[in-house]
Amino acid sequence: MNCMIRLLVLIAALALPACVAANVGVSPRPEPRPAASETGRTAPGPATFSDWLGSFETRARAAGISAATLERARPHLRYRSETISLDNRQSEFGARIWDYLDSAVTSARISQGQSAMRQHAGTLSRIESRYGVPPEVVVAIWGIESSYGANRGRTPTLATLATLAKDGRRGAFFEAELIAALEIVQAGDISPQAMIGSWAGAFGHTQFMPTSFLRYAVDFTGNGRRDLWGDDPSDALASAANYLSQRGWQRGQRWAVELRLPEGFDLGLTGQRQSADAWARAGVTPAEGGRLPQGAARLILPGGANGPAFLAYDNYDVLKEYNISDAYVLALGHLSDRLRGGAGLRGQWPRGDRALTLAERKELQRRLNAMGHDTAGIDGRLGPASVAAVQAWQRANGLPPDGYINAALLARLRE
Ligand SMILES: [Ca+2]
Repeated sequence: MNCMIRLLVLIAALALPACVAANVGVSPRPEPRPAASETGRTAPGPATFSDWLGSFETRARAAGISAATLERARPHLRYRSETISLDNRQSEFGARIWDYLDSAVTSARISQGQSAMRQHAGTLSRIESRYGVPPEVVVAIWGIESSYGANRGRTPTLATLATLAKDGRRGAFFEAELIAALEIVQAGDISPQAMIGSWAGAFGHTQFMPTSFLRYAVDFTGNGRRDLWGDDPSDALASAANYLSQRGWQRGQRWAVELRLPEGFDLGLTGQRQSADAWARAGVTPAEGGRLPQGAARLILPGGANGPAFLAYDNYDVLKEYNISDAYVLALGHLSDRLRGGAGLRGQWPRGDRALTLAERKELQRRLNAMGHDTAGIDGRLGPASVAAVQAWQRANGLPPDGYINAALLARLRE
C-alpha cells in the first residue's frame, strides 16, 4: 500500500493531459487530502507532543468526543517519528501513467480478482442490486486499494493521525481525520487497538480515511458494526459501492471505452464532451469493435496523440471522486474491464517519454504564460488550465492540439 500511495503522489506531479493532477495526496481516498505540491509545513505546534495532546483533547471534547472515549484512546495517541519521515519523503520526478498501469494491472491481479469475484459472487450481486455498481468495479477498487485485502496495513491509525495532526504537512486536515477516527471508536465499530491501516491513516479493504468512513461506510452484514478491517470484506465492498453510488454512479453505464480514431481526426476535440452519436458522426469507433455505448462522454488522450484514446463517460468522473488522479482511474477502470474478460489496451503508450521535473514543469508554465497562454499559476501542477494553454500554443504553431506534455514539447517551447 505504501508504495502505491507514494506512486500516486508522484503521479500527481506528472504531466497528464486533460487531467487534474493537482490534488492527490496521502492516499487514494475519497475525501480532500493534502496536495502533493504543498510542501510548506503548517505553523510549528506546541513544543512537545503531550502539550499538543492536552490542547487537542479540549478541541476533541468540543467536537463531541466523550471523556470516556478519550480515556480509552489515550494510550494509543502516541507520537511516531517514522510517520513524519514518510510524510517528508519527496520526489523531484513525476511517475508516468503507463508505469502506474503496469504496476496496478498485472496478470496476477487480474486472475486473483476473477477468483475473488467467484468467491464473493453472492455478496457482490446483492451489492449491485442495492447500489447499482457492478461486481468488477467493486472488486477492482478492492484489488487496487489492498490487493484484495492482503495489504490492509498494520500501522496504528490513532498514533499515525495524532502524529500527522501535530507535525504533518497539513495539521488541520489530519486533526479532523483524528477526530473522525475517535468518533468511529465512540460509535463502537472498532476498538482503538484494532484500528490499523496505512502509514497515512487510511484503513481496511478499501482504504477509507475516517471522514469517508463516517459518511459512506455501511453495515452490510447487519451485525451492528461497520467493519472495514476484518477478514470478511462484505462491509468494505458495500461501503465502496455506496460511496460511488452517493457520488452519482450511473447503473448500467461504462466508465470509459478505448477508441479507434479515424485518419485525419481533429485532435482539437480532445477534452470535449458530447453525445455518443456525435462522436460516432465524427468517425470514432470502439477499439474492440461494435457500437459506442450511449451517453455523453469526453475524449481523453492520456498519452497524447500517439497513445491510447478513450471516451470517458460520466462514471469516469465518479471514479475520479474516489481519487482525482487520472492514472488511478485508468488503472481502476481498466482492471475492471479485464476482470470481466476484456482485452488489454490496443493503443501503445509513448514509453520513451520521461517525466518532467518540477523545475521543468514550472519552466513550461512560465514560457506558456510569457507567450500569452495563461496556465493559471506557475506551480508545477499541470491541471486543466495548463493543458488548455498547451492546446492553444499547439494550435497557434500548427501542431496536433492534443494537450500532451512531455520533454519534446518543452524543447519546442524553448526554441
Ligand atoms: Ca457489519
